Amino acid sequence: MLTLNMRSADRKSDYIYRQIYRQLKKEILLHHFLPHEKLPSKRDLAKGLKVSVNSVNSAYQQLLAEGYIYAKERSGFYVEKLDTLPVPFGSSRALNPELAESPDSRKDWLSFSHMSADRSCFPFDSWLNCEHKALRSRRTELSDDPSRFPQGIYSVRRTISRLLSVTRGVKCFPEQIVLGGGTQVLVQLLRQSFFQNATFAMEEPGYKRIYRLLTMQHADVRTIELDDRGIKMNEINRINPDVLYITPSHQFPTGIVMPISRRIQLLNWASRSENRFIIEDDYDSEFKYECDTIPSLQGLDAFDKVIYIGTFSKSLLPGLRISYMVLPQRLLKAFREKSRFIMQTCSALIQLTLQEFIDSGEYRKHIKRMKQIYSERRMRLIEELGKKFGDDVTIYGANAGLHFMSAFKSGETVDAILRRADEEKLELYGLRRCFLRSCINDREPRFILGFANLSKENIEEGVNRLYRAVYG
Ligand code: 76U
Repeated sequence: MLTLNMRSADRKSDYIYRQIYRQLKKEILLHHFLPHEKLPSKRDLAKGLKVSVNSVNSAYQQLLAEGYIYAKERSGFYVEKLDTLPVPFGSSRALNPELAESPDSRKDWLSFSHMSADRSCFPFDSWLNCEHKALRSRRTELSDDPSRFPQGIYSVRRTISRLLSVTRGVKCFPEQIVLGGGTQVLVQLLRQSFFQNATFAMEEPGYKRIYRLLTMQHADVRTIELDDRGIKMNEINRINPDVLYITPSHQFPTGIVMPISRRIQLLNWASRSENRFIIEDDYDSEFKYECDTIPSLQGLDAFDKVIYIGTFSKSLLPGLRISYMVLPQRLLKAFREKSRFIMQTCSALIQLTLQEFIDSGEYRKHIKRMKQIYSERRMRLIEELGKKFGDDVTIYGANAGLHFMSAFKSGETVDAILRRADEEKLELYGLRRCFLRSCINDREPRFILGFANLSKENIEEGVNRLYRAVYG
């Protein structure tokens, strides 16, 4: 007679049928039953275990559903023939220590990261109000199957198209907008929809996450160096790519703002062949200092050749994961056909909250306030760097965005400086992370200095730590 080891603690904490099911499953997996052995009848087992027939029945039904046993009509339940698992059943699985993630605790650290926006100034209460409003009044869209709006919710795209027209001079209809959970997602969509066999060209140094994304999929990606106006025109003509990926408003990472002369050259270049396109990554254009914002390249494009990509990662928060692209009308039909099976990657709740945030005027208010805050921090950081480093620091690309480039006169290597920055509890990134090709020489100590995470009060201390890192 089968005896099951039912501990009294378990009896209280779990359903009786689950305990019977678990015990039987274990016995079967340990091959304590022969293949095709008959199990005791429900009545007998219930009697033996002093439990109800119902409990045994439920356990048998679960084992049946999972395929451990099979039923023969008017005969009973039998054990299925199972192969032996290579690892003994029940052996515990420990996490390989190399794979362990440690909760990120960077207490007392100061950060020059260029990868985030300031969270201490984010209007969380207004955002929450907008989310409440979306939850109350947009229940249809929230419960809709997202395959109904693969490009994103229409009204959200209408709001974004109006915003882009006012703030960036982007000319588009909501129909041309495609939302997505990040810039990489959108570039991936472009690649698979239109550019499977295209030759890409990117700025060197540039946005490596896109370079890696494309090269990982064996795309042909060339790199083109910069002159003082941005990506070099003669190299574009020499390489003759199909798709140019550029950041004209504030070149990433060097900060060059592309002048109108180069913009016109690029648009003319694109117009000369049917297959040429420009991807304009306008990632941090909301923030421009000492003059007004510079309108997008897309707004100048009379040839329908620019694919405009933008993000709310800098203007709101990167964790929201909401980015968008504006497709030229000439690509829209093909995009819809090719991406019919795609599901929207941006959560409907985030989309609707964002719409409410923009429509209610909160977004405009937030940007206005952040412009002021970032502008003050940027000034303060430039001043502190000047005070501390004097002529030994050169700053460039500081006219826009939330970071600028810095180069230091120092006999130290980049590796040594980064190591000491770590010891100083200073988050610091070298220009090297933006070298698309690994062969580029990185001996001069150049760093990206982001100021979105450094409060005004911490700037002096941040620069002191940087000084100790640079000179030891
Ligand atoms: C984004 C560039 C050039 C887009 C960027 C960033 O996915 O919409 C940079 C690094 O949030 P997403 O991407 C926005 N285009 O620099 C933002 N910066 C990157 C993400 F933090 C990091 O890896 O150095």
